[in-house]
Formats: sequence, structure tokens, C-alpha cells
Amino acid sequence: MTSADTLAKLASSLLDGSIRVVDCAAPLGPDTPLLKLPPELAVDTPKIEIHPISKYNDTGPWWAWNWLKLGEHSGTHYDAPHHWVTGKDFPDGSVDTIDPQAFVAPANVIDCAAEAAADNDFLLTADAVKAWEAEHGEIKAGEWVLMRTDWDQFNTDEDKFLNADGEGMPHTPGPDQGCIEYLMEKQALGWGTQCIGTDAGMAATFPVPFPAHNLLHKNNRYGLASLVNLDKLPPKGAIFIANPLKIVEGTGSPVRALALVPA
Ligand code: 23J
Ligand code: MN
Repeated sequence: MTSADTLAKLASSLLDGSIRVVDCAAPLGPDTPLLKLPPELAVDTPKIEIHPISKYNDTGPWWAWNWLKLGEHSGTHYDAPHHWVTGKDFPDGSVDTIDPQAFVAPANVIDCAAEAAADNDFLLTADAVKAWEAEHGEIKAGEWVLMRTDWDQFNTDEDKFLNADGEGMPHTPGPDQGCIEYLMEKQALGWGTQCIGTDAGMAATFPVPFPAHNLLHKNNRYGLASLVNLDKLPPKGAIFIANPLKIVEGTGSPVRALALVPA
């Protein structure tokens, strides 16, 4: 089969519904949960604002349009290498310079929903990833690795989504350092989660703080956060489309992440 044949098959499969498009993005608006960092660490990203310019009225009789106030790292979003100091020098490390070939790639979906429900601080390890590979097949270079936790069920409630304790420490699942080290050895394209960020809630306290951010971006690789509907994806076989806005020197961007899956 030539690549033209492959695309023709994809075209007919999209039209006849045998390949479905799963929406992996959460609604983006004033109620979108946003990261809260410890006050001594930094300034937070601002709440999202949507301001009408006109709505078929005296400021625009025939048209409606809005302007937005929006942090790059808001809602379902993409982390570029320039987001972290370890990735700051890559010439192709901002959203406007990344090769678009990387915006469409196969996805491995590792189901950690039961573990995350039993322990909100659950950490995925390299050994657990290897066990997953033994069952489902190897993770290949250039593929996304997505951690399914079903945390998207909390995406409409910021308190539940962040799950902070009395001291403000968030308790959400994520990868440990060894997990990301292993994925970088495998030359994975990047790492995505259903929580507010690519790192676990307690990752500020890890020996290497924020290992997902630190190591992904040190390796010129990418992150995805606040993904939804990963429970609708197979462990292997989905094609993931995650293309950030072409923000000049942008460190990240909201994305309408989509997955192509067999019906
Ligand atoms: C800034 C500092 C720490 C973190 C983050 C941003 C994110 O999670 C993000 O949106 O990339 S953990
Ligand atoms: Mn981010």
C-alpha cells in the first residue's frame, strides 16, 4: 500500500465513521481549573476572561466576537521545551518553532485509573511502564505516552481537580523521575496527563523537583496536561493530534487535543 493509498483509506474511514474523532480537550473559559503554586514559589497564571467586542449590537451590528485574557498554560494545554529552564536553549523549543510533524503521532495510553482512585498521590514508575509494554507492546520513538487516571471527572471543579490538603499541598497522580527517565531513553515524543500539569501534585517536593517538566524539556520533548476522555482510547492504536497555537516564542498553548480511534 502506498502512502497515498493509506491517506485515501483514512479519508474514507473518516467519512464512513469507522474511524472516530475523540475530543480530548476540556472547555476553556472562566471556570477552567488553573494551577495554584505555593505563594513563595511564584505568581500564578491569571483566571481566563472572555470579553465580548460585539454581539450583533451597537458595537458590531452584524457580527459577534470576543477577546480573551488567557495564560498559555490554561486548561487542556501543551508544554513546549522553552517552558522549563532545562529546555531554554533549544532553537526549536518554542511552540512556533516545533516541527509540525510532531503534532500528529501515535499514542500509548497507560491505564492508571484504579491506582489513582486508590491513592491520589499514585506515581507511575519505569517498572510499571515496562510491565505495561510486556502486555500491550513496546513504546516506540516519536510516540506519545499518556497517563489515564480518569481525573477528567473532576475537571469541572477546581478544588477537586487540584485536591489540595490543609497546607495547600496538591495530591494528584503523576510520573516519578525514573518513569520519565525511561521514556526519554525510549525517545518518546512526550508525556500527557489528565491532571492540571504533567507532574504529580507533590512533585515540588521530589529530589529533582518537577521531574516531568525538568526531564521532558531538557530532552526537547513535550508535555500535555488536563487531557480528557482518555478512557475512550485504546491502549495502543490511537493517532493523537495536539497542535499548539503558533504563539511567537510561546512556551505553551491551549490545544484542542484530538484522538483518531477505531470505531
Ligand atoms: C509552572 C510551574 C510549575 C508547574 C507548571 C507551570 C505547570 O504545571 C504547567 O502548566 O506547565 S507544575
Ligand atoms: Mn503547562
